[in-house]
Amino acid sequence: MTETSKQDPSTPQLDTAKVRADFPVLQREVRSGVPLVYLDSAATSQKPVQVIQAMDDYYRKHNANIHRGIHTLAEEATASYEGARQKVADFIGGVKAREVVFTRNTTESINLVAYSWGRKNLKAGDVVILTEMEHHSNLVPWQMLAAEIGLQLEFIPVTKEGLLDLDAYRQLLELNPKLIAFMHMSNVLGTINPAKEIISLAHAAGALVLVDGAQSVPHFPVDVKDLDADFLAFSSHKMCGPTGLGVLYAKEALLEAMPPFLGGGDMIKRVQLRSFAANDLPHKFEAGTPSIAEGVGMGAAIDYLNSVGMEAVYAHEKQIIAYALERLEEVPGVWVFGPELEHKGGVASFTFEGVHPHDVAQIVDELGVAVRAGHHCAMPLHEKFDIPATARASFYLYNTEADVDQLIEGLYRVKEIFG
Ligand code: C6P
Repeated sequence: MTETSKQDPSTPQLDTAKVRADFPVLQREVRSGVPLVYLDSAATSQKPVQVIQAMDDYYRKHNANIHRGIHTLAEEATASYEGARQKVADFIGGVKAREVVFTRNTTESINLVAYSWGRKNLKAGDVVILTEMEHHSNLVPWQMLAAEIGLQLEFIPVTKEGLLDLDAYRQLLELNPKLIAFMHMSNVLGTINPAKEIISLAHAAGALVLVDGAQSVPHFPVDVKDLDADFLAFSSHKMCGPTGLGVLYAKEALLEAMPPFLGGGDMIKRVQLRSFAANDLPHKFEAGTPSIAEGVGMGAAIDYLNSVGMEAVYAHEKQIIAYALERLEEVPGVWVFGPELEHKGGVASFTFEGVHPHDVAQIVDELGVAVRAGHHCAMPLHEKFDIPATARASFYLYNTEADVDQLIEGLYRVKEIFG
């Protein structure tokens, strides 16, 4: 045990062995005699048996389309799907279920805001502030809108320590922006941005705020009411739930005033040959048959995370990242990006002097260690640091210090091979 592994008795504890036993994939070997060490949860998390079983049970016993039929199966499926929506609403701080729109993923949630709210409320010359650390999902939709209507996009700079430059942000606010859209936690640097401060400054300047919660909602408690965010986007697949389901939370008054995004079944109240009346919230934004089994799975994922406790998840990840940073520092030639531990969640992106990150990922994979290598859908951020790519280890509730040790062993193997 190292210094960082020592537990503060007041910190909520997580029973890692019990958690790991819930994730079937963690029991597998990548190849004979080589157990999987999964360090790619920022890309997508693994799924506990509780989620897999809930979806299996849904298909075996309750499968039907929702909001349409009055037969028993249709009512059961509708109740499960809408029950999942209520669980999401409770999970992010007790918002109204009608403020929770199901989408396909974070990307679609942000596109929904750009397309619907953006086209209605923004005009040529309006300022939208993003940050230099954004994922492409929170850059490209605004670039597309800017190209269409002539927005002025501005960017909060990232300091060399990997933090947002809040003084520069305060200056940008003098441009009277209409919207600030920023990531709560960086998928590359691991930086946890001071969301509450960013939001209150934006509101004081008369701007609305969209928070990309793809990497925050799965990893620590996020209370959207306390943050006072106007929009919050996140994905089920990064929080122990299935792929194919995302969430857009937005304040009720905003959603009421926004036009529908996609047209079709379920998003209407009445249709005539030449006109339609949109449905009530949140269905107004959910055209066509949704991802029903995935909704059920996400409900089960939230039950699972609640049973572990989000405070415990966060404390555990903090312990693992502290240990990882300490051990990565030992390896000659390894350079970790991002801020100090105090500002960091469970993500460590690094370069290895003289070795391409793809080679790093391939060599550690031989030892069963799954890390991601590339630009992680944050090309401008990599350009800012003047590197084409990084290798990235990202942690979740099921990771252990032994997983970190295996990564470090892999990195020494890289050193052996590349000299
Ligand atoms: N980042 C990663 O490996 P989707 O793909 O829509 O579920 O999530 C997009 C997204 C948006 N914002 C942030 C901060 C993200 O990290 C991601 C997804 C993955 O880093 C896949 S590129």
